[in-house]
Amino acid sequence: MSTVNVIGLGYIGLPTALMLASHGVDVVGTDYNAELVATLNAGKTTFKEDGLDQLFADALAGGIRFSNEYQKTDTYIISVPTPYDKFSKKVDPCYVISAVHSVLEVCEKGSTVVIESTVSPGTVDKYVRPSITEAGFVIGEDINLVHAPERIIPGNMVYELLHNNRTIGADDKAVGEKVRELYASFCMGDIVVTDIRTAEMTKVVENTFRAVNIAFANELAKICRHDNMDVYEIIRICNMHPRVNILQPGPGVGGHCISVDPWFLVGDYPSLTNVINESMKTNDGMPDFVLQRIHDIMAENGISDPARVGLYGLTYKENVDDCRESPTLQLLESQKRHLAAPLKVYDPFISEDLVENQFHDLDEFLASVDMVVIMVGHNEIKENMEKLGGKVVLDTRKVCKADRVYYL
Ligand code: SAJ
Repeated sequence: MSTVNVIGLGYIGLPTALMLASHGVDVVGTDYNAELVATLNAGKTTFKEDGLDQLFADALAGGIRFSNEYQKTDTYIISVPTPYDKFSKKVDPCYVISAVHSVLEVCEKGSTVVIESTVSPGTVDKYVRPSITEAGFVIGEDINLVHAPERIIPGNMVYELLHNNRTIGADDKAVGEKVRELYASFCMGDIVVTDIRTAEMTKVVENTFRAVNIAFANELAKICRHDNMDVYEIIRICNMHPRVNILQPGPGVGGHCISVDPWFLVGDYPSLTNVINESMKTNDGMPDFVLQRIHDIMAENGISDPARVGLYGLTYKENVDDCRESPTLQLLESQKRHLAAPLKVYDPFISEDLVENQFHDLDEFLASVDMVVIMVGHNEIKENMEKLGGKVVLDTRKVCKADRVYYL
């Protein structure tokens, strides 16, 4: 039986560890965060995701353990965060490198290190390989190196872990095949084995493609707003063409993937990335576009007090509890610079107080405002449309069917 140490038990590492353990692999999950490990050891998951609790139960039955310590195993899967520098737009591989070093301290000769964390193309060559060599290890002899970027979408992670196709990048085809077999213990999709540089690039290109497509939809929304056309109807009809597939406009692009990864290419190839650079700027400008819409709609409806306006949704997208790079947080930052009083905010997925004027009950939130801006289309609001009756509504996600609805 293969033994695997999954390092980093966040949004990607945890479901991956659970999936392997529930499919017959001997897994230890490791994280430096003692509180997180204690929570998992107490039998509780650390975030919400469809199917995660059942998967957790299956993994416990399969013998998964959680620890702060790195373990001696055949394979190490590293899924630690890769922060990026907002100014240089470059990825900071410090956590990946530090995890690799910790692996080197415990592993046996011939172990395989799989990097799942998203890195900018070239990171393995520029930073990871030299750091291993400098530590006195020979790659391919003492340790095998693989890059297997994750591709699952928050909100549908468990399903996508099972069904998505995967990419494995390895120096050595035989090592790649061994890692392919490991993932094939649960993954029903096609698993392509290629080289590391190609695997790094494909991951970032996939997210960049989506970012550019969304930017195109956002630009269409602005054009349509300018001349009072229905962008949703136009996209719907265009998408009936067999070779057109435009995504949906929105209040901005959040999360730690689509709003970040394309910048890696801009950071590394500034003179070659006009389309990507402009697309990212378009997406980043959407919270300000929404703020302008709020001003205009307030004026049109005689609402002068911003405190009577509420933002529904704080997370970066629907039905997840993740607020990283959230358009609502970006809008609030911008709004601080523009309006006198803060807007009200509510999100059913966020129980802690993250921002000023935050509500934790839908009815109380709605009772305190005359205008609601739907920033996130959580199922909760779709199921409570009737509660928006009598309010002025700006729906940036096209989920609403109330009486007086404005769109982007
Ligand atoms: N969004 C729009 N319009 C759309 C679709 C999305 O405005 O039509 C917005 C969302 O509201 C959100 C942002 O874009 O703010 C990103 O959300 P998302 O659902 O497009 O993607 P993520 O960031 O949750 O997950 C992406 C996925 N990548 C692709 O689909 C190519 C996922 O498969 C990756 O594994 C993930 O990034 C990652 O970890 O890299």
